[in-house]
Amino acid sequence: MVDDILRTPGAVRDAERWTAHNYHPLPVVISSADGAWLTDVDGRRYLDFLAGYSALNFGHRHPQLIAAAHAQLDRLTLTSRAFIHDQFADFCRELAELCGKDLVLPMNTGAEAVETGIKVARKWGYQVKGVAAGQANIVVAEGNFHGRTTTIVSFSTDEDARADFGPYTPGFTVVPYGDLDALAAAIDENTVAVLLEPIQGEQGVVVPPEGYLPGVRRVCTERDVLFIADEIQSGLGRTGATFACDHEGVVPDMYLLGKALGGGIVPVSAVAANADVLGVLKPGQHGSTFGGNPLACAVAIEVVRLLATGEFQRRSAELGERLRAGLEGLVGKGLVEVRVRGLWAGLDIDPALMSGREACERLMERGVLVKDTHGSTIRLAPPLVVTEEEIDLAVAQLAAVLAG
Ligand code: IF1
Repeated sequence: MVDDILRTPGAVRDAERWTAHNYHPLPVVISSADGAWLTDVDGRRYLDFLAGYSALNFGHRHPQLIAAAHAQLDRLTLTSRAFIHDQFADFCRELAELCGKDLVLPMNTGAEAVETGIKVARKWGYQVKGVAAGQANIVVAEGNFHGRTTTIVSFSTDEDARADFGPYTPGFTVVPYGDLDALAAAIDENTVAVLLEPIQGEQGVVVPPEGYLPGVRRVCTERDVLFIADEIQSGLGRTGATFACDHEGVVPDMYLLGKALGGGIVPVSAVAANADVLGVLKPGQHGSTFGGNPLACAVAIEVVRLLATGEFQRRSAELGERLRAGLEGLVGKGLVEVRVRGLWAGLDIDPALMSGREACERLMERGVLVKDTHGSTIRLAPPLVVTEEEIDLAVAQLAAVLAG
C-alpha cells in the first residue's frame, strides 16, 4: 500500500503529540519551499495561497532576501540595542522614507508593534495632549484582530481570542467597524488614539465603506487624536499599494508594520511615526532584546528596497484584478460573496455547501493551501510573486471543490 510508506501521517501525529493544541493545522507536513510553491515530506507540491498570513509577500526564499540573510549571518547576528550596529541606521532611514515618517521604532512581532503603538499613544496623550493621569482611552473596532497579548485580547470581540484570559486591560472603547458616526461619538476628551485595521484581515478581508478612512482621518485631526493604522497584514504591497491606507489617500499618524517586513525569514515589526509622536519615548521607557537586531535589519533593508521599486505593489494590483475576475465568476456557484483588494481575498462559501475548514481540506487534496477564518469564510493571500497561470490554477481548483 502506497499509504504505508507515506511519511505524512506519522509526522502529523508527532507534531500533534508534543505541542499545546492552540492551532488546528491542515494535515500537511512541509519540508521545503520556493517562490509560491511548497513541498511536503512525501514530495507532493502545493501552491501556497496563504503566504504565512502575508509574512511571505515576496515568496519563499526570495534570492535577494536569502542572500542578505546569508551575508549577515557570516558577519554579525546580534548586539542588542545597548550597542549600535552597522545595519541599524540604513534600516530605520529607508523604512522611515518608505512610510513618509520621521522615525522608526523596530520590534519583532506584530503584537509588539501594536503594544508599542498603544504605549506611545498613551504617553503622547499625557505629555502632549494633556490627558489627566490614568484616564487615556483608545477607540478600536468590532471584529478587530491586533494580536494575542493580554492587553490586545482585552479589546478583542472574538470570544475564542478573549474568553478566560482576564482580568482585562481597561482603556479601550469598541465601536462598529465602518461606522464613522459611532466612532466620532465614542471620542471624548481623554481619547488619545483610534486604532484600526484599514482592512480587517481576520474578519475575512472586510473593506470599510468608501470614505470611512478619510473620515476617520478628519475626525482624528479635528479632535486631536492619533490615528494608528495596523498595516501589519494589509501593508507592504498586499493590497496593490504600499499601504492599504493609500487607496483612500489617507496618511495615519502611526503605521504599525510586521509580517512581510521580515521577508519570511525573521520576525521584524516596526512602528513608524513623526518625531512629535515617537519622540515621547526616552531611554529606559520601551525596548526589546531582539528588536532591530543586525540580522533582522539586514533582511528588512532588502524588503524595503524591493518595495521601493514599486514592482510588487504593481503585481499585486494587476494580478489582483485577475484573481477578482476569477473569483467573481464563482459567485452563485458555491460562493456567496467575494471581497478582493490586490492579492488579498475573503470568500464567503455557501454555508449549506461546506465549512471553510472543509473547503481548505479539499483544496489541500487538490494541491492548494489556504486557511479558513470564521465559519464558511476563507482567505486567499498568495505571495506577490505568484503568476497569472498559478492564479488561474488556484481558481480552477476552487471551482472544482465548490462543484463538489
Ligand atoms: C494567529 C488572523 C492573519 C494581524 C494584525 C497584528 C497581528 C496580526 C492586523 C499580530 C496577526 C495573525 C496571527 C495568527 C493568525 C493571523 C491572522 F487570521 F488572525 F487574522 F494573519 F490572517 N495585527 N495575524 O493580522 O501579529 O503578533 O502574530 O506577529 O495568531 O494565529 P503577530
